[in-house]
Amino acid sequence: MRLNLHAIANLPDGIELPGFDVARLKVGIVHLGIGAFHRAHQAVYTDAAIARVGGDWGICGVSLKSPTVRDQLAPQDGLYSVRSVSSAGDTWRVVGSVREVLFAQEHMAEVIARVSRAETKIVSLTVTEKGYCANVKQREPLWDHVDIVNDLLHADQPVSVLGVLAAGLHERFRKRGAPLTVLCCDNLPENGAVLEALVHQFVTRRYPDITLWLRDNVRFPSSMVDRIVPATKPADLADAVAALGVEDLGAVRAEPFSQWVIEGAFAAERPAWDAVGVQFVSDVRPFEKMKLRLLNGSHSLMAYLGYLAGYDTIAQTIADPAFEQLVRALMEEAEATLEPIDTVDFSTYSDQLIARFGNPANGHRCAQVAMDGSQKIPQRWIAVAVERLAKGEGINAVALATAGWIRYVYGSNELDEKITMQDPLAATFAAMAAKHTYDALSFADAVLRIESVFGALGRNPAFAVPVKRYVSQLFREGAQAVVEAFARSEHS
Ligand code: CS2
Repeated sequence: MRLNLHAIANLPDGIELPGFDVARLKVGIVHLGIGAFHRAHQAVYTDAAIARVGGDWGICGVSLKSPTVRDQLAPQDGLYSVRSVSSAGDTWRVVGSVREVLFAQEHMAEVIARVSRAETKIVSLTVTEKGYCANVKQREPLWDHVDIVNDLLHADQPVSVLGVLAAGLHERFRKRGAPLTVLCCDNLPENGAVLEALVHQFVTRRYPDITLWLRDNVRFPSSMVDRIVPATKPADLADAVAALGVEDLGAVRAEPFSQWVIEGAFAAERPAWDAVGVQFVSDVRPFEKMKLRLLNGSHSLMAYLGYLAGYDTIAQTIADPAFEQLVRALMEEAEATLEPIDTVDFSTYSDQLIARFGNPANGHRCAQVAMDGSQKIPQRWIAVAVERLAKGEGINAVALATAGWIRYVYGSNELDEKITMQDPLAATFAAMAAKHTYDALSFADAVLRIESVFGALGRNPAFAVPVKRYVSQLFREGAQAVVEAFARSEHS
């Protein structure tokens, strides 16, 4: 028996259920990229807002790359459970806000139609950093990316996020052209402004007739999203059966903490997210920077160095006192680059992060966070190093983190076993490693010259010299020893 609209009537006590009539809810939001994060974050806030204030804010979730989530949720009437885990115990809730799931490659016409309907007021996105096929810093689409090339040629069968979005916007314009909010929820600084620039450029090339309408009718607020959501494991599905009494193939588990901060105007109505804990602010940038540099920056550091040291999860890594000390050193370097926020004390925030990382029930794997590093580290570490060096400040912890990443993308662990590299630049790293086998320093030099990651910083000796020193130490002594030495030197 699967979780579905019939089954929710008979779930065991203690499981929180949707506080509204799920079957009657209509779709008002299209979400591109319905992975575990969206299901444990925006969909939960939306579910709570509908329960509190009402409104037809059902979500049509779209998967762009794989039919998996559609196959998990469609037989369940869109229902799934979110298990919030901590050492204080678990809580379970069934979320009812997702009303429909489409796999874009099989149902492109429906996806475009959903985006174009006047009843759709919001298109939100969590497609990961690489999903935008863009040079984020320059705010420019990668015009020679195979997906973008395809979408400029075959606009009715788009495969990229920009192509799908643009096709939907074009159709919306051709219908009534009702105003729309496009809400980016990925871990990128100024994510709304970045997406707006990308969409405008793509549309100018592909659908120049809608550029004026786009400018006047479509809004792109920026937002900071936060909740640690590990990928669902088979054991989680077994736990879901035990807790719910029915099978839930869409189950997600997450930490209890959740935060969403949004800046900017919406083009039309939105759910009453403000009634359920979402913060609306006039400037989200300080929040984004804080989160990217303190949380995500620490995460990436632990992902590479923790993995190399033989740890499986983030929680195991932070439990090692030497790693905690290194993470705190990185946070200190990052904190000095942040703009103050009235309502936040950075040292409390950092302590809270250490506790969140350490949540033993979380099971967040280093290998998961390690994915797509070439897309993540520019905004997590490199920006910090650039700003600090410009002020003559030290960058020791960022340098060691960067060295850990370089050692990782060499492609083998410390037992000389191959690492399965998941990164758009995986082939580049492999070619570099083949060319510079067993020559740590020239390998590091080659990686530091990757412009899209380091910009000019890779050629700055104030950065490259300490990074290369750490890279050779990591190859010689291993991550555990280097991190312990770092921690000792911090003490003295
Ligand atoms: C992580 C994030 O995988 C990663 O790169 O750093 O997914 C992180 O868990 C979330 O941003 C937390 O809000």
